[in-house]
Amino acid sequence: MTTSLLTSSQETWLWIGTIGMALGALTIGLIGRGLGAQAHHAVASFFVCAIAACAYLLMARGQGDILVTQTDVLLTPIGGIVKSTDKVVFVARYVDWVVTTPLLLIGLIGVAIKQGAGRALVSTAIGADILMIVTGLFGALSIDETNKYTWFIVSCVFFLLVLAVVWGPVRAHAAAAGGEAASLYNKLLGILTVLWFIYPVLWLLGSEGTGTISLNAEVGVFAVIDLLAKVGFGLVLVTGAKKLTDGEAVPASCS
Ligand code: RET
Repeated sequence: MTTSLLTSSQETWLWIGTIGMALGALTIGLIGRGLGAQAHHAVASFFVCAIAACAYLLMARGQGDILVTQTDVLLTPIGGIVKSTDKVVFVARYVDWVVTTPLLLIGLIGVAIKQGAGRALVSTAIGADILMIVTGLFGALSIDETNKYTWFIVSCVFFLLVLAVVWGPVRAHAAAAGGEAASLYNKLLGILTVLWFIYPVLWLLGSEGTGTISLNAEVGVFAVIDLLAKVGFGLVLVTGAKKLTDGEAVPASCS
């Protein structure tokens, strides 16, 4: 027999996430059929939403969260006192993010850079992004405050590196490309920056950090932000990509 750790409010939000992500994947897939040479944007955005739909389904079914327990034995003159602290961690979120955030960055950076030396920036952004999510998970799994905030700070450093890459050299590539590519890139960059900043704030306020807001509120806000960051971002990308001219050189061996 399994016992769910979820409240009914959390379950409702997780189902909203599941259905929203699945509908988002379908819509993006349909729009992507008319994208021609830009179809790779729709493929990446489709899988971002499909992966998230699976992660939300896992969480809605009560399989995506674990209970982390820390047991301390305090020695006192009258004997040992056992103190146990526990918290729920939605591990499925981090599994989702570690795969989908690189895909989102590929989508964003792919608007600015098609080929050449600039592609090293894709690897830099993705490497930093993966470390941001993995170290964020280490923090979420930590109960000890020093460990928790050390990992939080490490994760924020990698977050700032991701932002430095997309606001600095990649933005310069987009500006050099000019036209539709530059304006689409700046629009997506603005959306991504505003939405991505909400994640560490929510983490700090939620159960992973200070516990200032309830777990019900945290699950609800994460569902809404996740939908905007994946379905919303994906829709802006695929509708914008329709207007992009194809600047990609097709190698002679493939043509
Ligand atoms: C964590 C841990 C605390 C520090 C930082 C974090 C950043 C997370 C981000 C997540 C973005 C997720 C997206 C998901 C879906 O589309 C891991 C919360 C900096 C930026 C965009």
